[in-house]
Amino acid sequence: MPESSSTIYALASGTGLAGIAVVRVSGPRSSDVLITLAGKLPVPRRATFVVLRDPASSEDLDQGLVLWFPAPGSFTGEDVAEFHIHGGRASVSGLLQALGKIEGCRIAEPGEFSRRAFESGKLDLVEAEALADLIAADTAAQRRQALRGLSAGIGLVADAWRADLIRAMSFVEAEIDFSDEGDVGDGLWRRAEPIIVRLIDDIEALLTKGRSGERLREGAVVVLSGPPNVGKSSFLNRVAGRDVAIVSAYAGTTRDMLEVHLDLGGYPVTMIDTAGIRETNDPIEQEALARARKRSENADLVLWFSDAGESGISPTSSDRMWSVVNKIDLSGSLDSEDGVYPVSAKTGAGIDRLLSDLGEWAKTAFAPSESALVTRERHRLCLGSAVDALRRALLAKEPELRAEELRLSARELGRISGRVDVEDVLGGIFSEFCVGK
Ligand SMILES: Nc1nc2c(ncn2[C@@H]2O[C@H](COP(=O)(O)OP(=O)(O)OP(=O)(O)O)[C@@H](O)[C@H]2O)c(=O)[nH]1
Ligand SMILES: [Mg+2]
Repeated sequence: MPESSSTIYALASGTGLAGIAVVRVSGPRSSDVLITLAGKLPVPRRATFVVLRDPASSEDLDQGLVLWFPAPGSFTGEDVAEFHIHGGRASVSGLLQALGKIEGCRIAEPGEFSRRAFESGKLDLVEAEALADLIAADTAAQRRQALRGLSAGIGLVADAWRADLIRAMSFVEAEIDFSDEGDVGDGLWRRAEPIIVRLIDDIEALLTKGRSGERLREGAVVVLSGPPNVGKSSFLNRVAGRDVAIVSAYAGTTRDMLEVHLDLGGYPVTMIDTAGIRETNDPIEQEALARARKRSENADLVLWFSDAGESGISPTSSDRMWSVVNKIDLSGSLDSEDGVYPVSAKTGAGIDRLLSDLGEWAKTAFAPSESALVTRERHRLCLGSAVDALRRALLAKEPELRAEELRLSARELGRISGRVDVEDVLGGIFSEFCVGK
């Protein structure tokens, strides 16, 4: 665990040339940092124009705006200073080097600002996860989901359930105390039981909504599959609008799987090109085929390609497999035969219709995610363990056993927002962040 008495700093805006770069400092030495570099402590929360000077050489580093957020009114809950300087590489590295020379300051680890915000109670764990998701969001639907996590996510719901559970626990604990007086004890369990039954129903209702929340984070997976040389890689290049995959007249060109990330109407779709399927003795091609097969099995949708010029019947589309007939430019038009998509990767014919149907498909696939609260496997596991313990509590005969199961369940619910006992998951969550967040 990083010691929190140190003062950390990092570039909070992206790397690379930019008009403005933001460098953030958090920790007890933040005010000294401002005084050392800017010559004064500005009025809290008011952008102030200053000239920044390197304390070692007294040389001007840059001019820009500084902001001062005294604790606890800051993102991390600690004293925070922000420097908005010019975004050139030399300006940024000059400031970072000057900060490194100030005693008690060190460069931040990935996610350390957010971790400090969590430790000072500014963010719960679900909010921290949502923040990481928001920074990583590529599409509008991902952004909406992350913003939901930041305001009324699963953390709040789980905390409310935990409060109900603690009420039920108090009845069970009292039952233990009154165990000598049979009637009173029974009455207490009768008050606890309905609370537990309702909690089981509520948690299960959430869990059965499926994995659409998690899928939205990761994107739906569409795999391009079919025999060699039918134009799968050509199709991928056409959809990506650039030459991602190697295309050639030789069958068996594609070996490594290549993917492109598409934004279809706001929904994230990963499209993967795979090796053409055929009998082969080439060990490398065999490995490529094994990987392709595995990817198809786990795909949300497979686009099965065939060649319009080849004889043989193209399969009819089904729920998880759509049949695409490519190279219609060679064989005259193949009018929208039922259940297949006639396209030409060469001319682009038919591709708009296919993409628009894919967009509709993504919209339907992700529709439940609009209300999904479970956005990570971690949430699902905690809720699953919590509900299991509740079920065991209902079956238990002894009040002591019931109490123990309820405690377990409350602990699992508390782990979601990070109220209890989460040291083991913290490293994993915050290491996902980039430095400076
Ligand atoms: N006329 C025509 N040729 C195409 C079309 N799409 C692909 N081709 C050609 O077909 C050949 C094979 O294309 P690829 O995209 O490499 O086929 P593939 O399915 O990825 O093949 P493998 O990677 O070997 O499985 C190349 O010569 C392409 O130029 C099309 O729509 N029309
Ligand atoms: Mg290919």
